[in-house]
Amino acid sequence: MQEYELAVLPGDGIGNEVMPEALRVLDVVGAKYGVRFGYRHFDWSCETYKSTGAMMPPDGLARLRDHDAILLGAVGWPGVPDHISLWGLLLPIRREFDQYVNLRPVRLLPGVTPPVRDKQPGDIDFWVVRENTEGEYSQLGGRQGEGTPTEMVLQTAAFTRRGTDRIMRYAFELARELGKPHVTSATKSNGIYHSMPYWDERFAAIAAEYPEITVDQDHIDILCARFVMSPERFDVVVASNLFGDILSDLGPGVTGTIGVAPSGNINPERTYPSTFEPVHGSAPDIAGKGIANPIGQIWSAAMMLDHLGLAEAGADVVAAIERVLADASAPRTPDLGGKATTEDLGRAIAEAVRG
Ligand code: GGG
Repeated sequence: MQEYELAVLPGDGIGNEVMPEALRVLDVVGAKYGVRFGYRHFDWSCETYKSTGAMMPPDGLARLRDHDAILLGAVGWPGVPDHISLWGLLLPIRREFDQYVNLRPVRLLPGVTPPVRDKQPGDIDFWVVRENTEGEYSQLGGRQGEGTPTEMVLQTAAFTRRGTDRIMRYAFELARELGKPHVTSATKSNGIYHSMPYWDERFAAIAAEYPEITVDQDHIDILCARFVMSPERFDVVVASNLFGDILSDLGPGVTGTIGVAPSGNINPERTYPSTFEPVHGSAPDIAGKGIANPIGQIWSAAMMLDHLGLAEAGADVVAAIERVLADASAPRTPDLGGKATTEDLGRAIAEAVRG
């Protein structure tokens, strides 16, 4: 029997409510496909920060290293500044394990009503490939003259040739693998003087290696408008760390709910574990109510299965999600217009996988 050792970090808020549903589904997958998932639980969160002054112990990254994959819920909670929680847990994991691809599918699922109502499943089906280890997410910079009229803050974005080329190459390879003919680059080279012209330059150089794939370079402002007005035009969108983060919330927003959106923080070389987490955060407004949509976490687990080489099982889970959503009598959480609990929807998907 194949065995996989998974590090499970529910994190904060609704992360603790959606994670058990993903594990419920994985248990069914394990029984159905004859694989065993071992779960090692880590309760690192903003609570850890409040009691110890750190989001994880000093040897935290070393303790995660030997796992086949990491499943993460959500990070962030009121009372702990967001840059402290993110830079204390999620971002060190992405960097330590060179998870330089943040892969975020954007798909209109059956039975979900999008805000732009004339869209049907199939109209919105593309991938955001977000650079995940550099760019605008940086600790480079500083403050001077604090509290004085000349107070100044500098924040430097860093784009390396290695980092830029490898994310673009990944986007083109993904388009090729999926048989998708088009790659769009998110830029802002009219306003950002150094990094974005460089981004455009590298995009053109890598695109030349893939002559069969057509390309667009859209400034981030019009790209956001096109996500809303004509999402069917996109196949694969490659973006810097910050632009990719924004686009991969906007995309699911256009598909009706961010609650279903999954992501993989991927180390394509498989030298290190990859991390799979829903796009949504800890949602303090609904945390503790048991009504969070677990699909983002379950779909993230499906992406993990695919990454681990269990593609059939991953596709099985996504198909189960789609069947449950298409069934008008199945449980639906409030973000989907229903009154069901997180557990109701998780159980329905687990049963659909069991078949
Ligand atoms: N489950 C994802 C999560 O908790 N995200 C918190 C967040 O703000 N992430 C920002 C990012 O992905 O860069």
